Amino acid sequence: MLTKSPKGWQIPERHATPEEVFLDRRKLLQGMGFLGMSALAQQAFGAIAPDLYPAKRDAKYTLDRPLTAEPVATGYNNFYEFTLDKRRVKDMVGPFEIEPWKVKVHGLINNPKTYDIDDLVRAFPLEERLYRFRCVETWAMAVPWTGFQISHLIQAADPKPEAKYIRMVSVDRPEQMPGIRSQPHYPWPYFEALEIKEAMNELALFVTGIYGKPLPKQNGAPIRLITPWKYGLKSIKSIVEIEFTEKRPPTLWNKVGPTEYGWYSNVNPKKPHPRWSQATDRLIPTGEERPTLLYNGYEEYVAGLYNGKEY
Ligand SMILES: Nc1nc2c(c(=O)[nH]1)N[C@H]1C(S)=C(S)[C@@H](COP(=O)(O)O)O[C@H]1N2
Ligand SMILES: [Mo]
Repeated sequence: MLTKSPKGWQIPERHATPEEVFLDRRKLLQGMGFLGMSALAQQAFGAIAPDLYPAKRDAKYTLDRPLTAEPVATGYNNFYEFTLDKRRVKDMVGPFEIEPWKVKVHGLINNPKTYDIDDLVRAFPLEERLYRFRCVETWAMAVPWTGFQISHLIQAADPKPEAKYIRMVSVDRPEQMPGIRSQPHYPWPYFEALEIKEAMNELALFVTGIYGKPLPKQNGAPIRLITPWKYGLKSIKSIVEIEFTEKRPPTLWNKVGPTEYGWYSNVNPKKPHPRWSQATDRLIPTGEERPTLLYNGYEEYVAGLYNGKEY
């Protein structure tokens, strides 16, 4: 991951090597078959509102590739508050407490509100959707997310006319997230943002579940963003604050590496990262290659948001 000297902005998101084959067939079988729904799985999965899962799948959102196996999507994670080692995140989240949990919704809105997560998961209709997922490092997967459209939350918040953006912030728990202390060069807590018009798009979800169950901690429990037409770094995990603003808020990766990570970070095979091509997806865990699609294949939904220059 550290290509050269570990300057803050250079560290992340390098061109991943084919290490994804780490989850070879044998380990996969051990992981899912023999351990089964054991203590391991119970520890990994959050316990918030289990009665809501599995939510009804919306058949409108179809895939062009097989679904990624659950132990792969929940065992290979970017969550730098814990560690840069994707395979170890799941082993380090044990002490991270996701209950109680509050999400503060505030800023340029008529209905500011601090939600308890137990109320938030029931406030808007949950559904399951199959989406492609593309990390800026080129690895890709296909995941059944459960969540609600951000558009519902925005409507409930009732933005004032001058509001143009939503800013989102992750939880800041150095005592439970060792990566915060071991990587002090990052401006924690993690922060991201969308234009309100992007967040209103039907594809944009706040996700609370995966594979028909509550979201595991390593995937961003209890609530994270998913915007499938953007690189994975936009999909901020473990959100505690949502603020409506007039001015464009900074985003973590754009701030630490403005030449490497655009504010929009829309998936674009024709715009190479300065250190690697973005032309190809590498599916985990097989390493199978597929051409990367503009907006990760979601052009029909989102092209109208852009004039083609946003990155
Ligand atoms: N708070 C927080 N959110 C985050 C990250 C992170 O390090 N911290 N990593 C991002 C990146 S780079 C990716 S690719 C996705 C990975 O999500 P996954 O582990 O569920 O696949 O989370 C994103 N959200
Ligand atoms: Mo990523």
